[in-house]
Amino acid sequence: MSDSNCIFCKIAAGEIPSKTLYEDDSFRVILDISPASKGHAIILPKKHAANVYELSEEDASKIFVVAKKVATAMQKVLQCDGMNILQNNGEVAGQSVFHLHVHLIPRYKDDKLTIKWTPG
Ligand code: DGP
Repeated sequence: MSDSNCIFCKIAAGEIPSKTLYEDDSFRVILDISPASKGHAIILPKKHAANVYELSEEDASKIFVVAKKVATAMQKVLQCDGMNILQNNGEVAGQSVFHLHVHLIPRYKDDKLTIKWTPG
């Protein structure tokens, strides 16, 4: 269920304090500690899965619903001009914390942010 060595398990469970934007029985959405842009948030499943291959079908079916709900609220509050919704699997793909998470990265006109994993 949860991995005692996993920091995102502890944050998702509320054992380590975080700036929480949203929480339900299955997920916690927090502000990223190293934001790529103002309001950068990450969605953490409460049930540990290292990556998308390990994610339960139940969490997989719910996580984009959470992404839509929180991204919509963020857009209203932040008045951002766009939003990248991203998820990395494996070090080679840019994953640095091995508890699956979905990034919600608000984008602003002229933010000059380079999303390195954008195709092309
Ligand atoms: P990724 O590279 O896709 O694995 O993204 C990991 C993200 O997690 C990265 O943007 C920084 C963020 N992060 C790492 N440790 C912590 C933490 O302890 N708290 C919070 N809020 N974010 C963290």
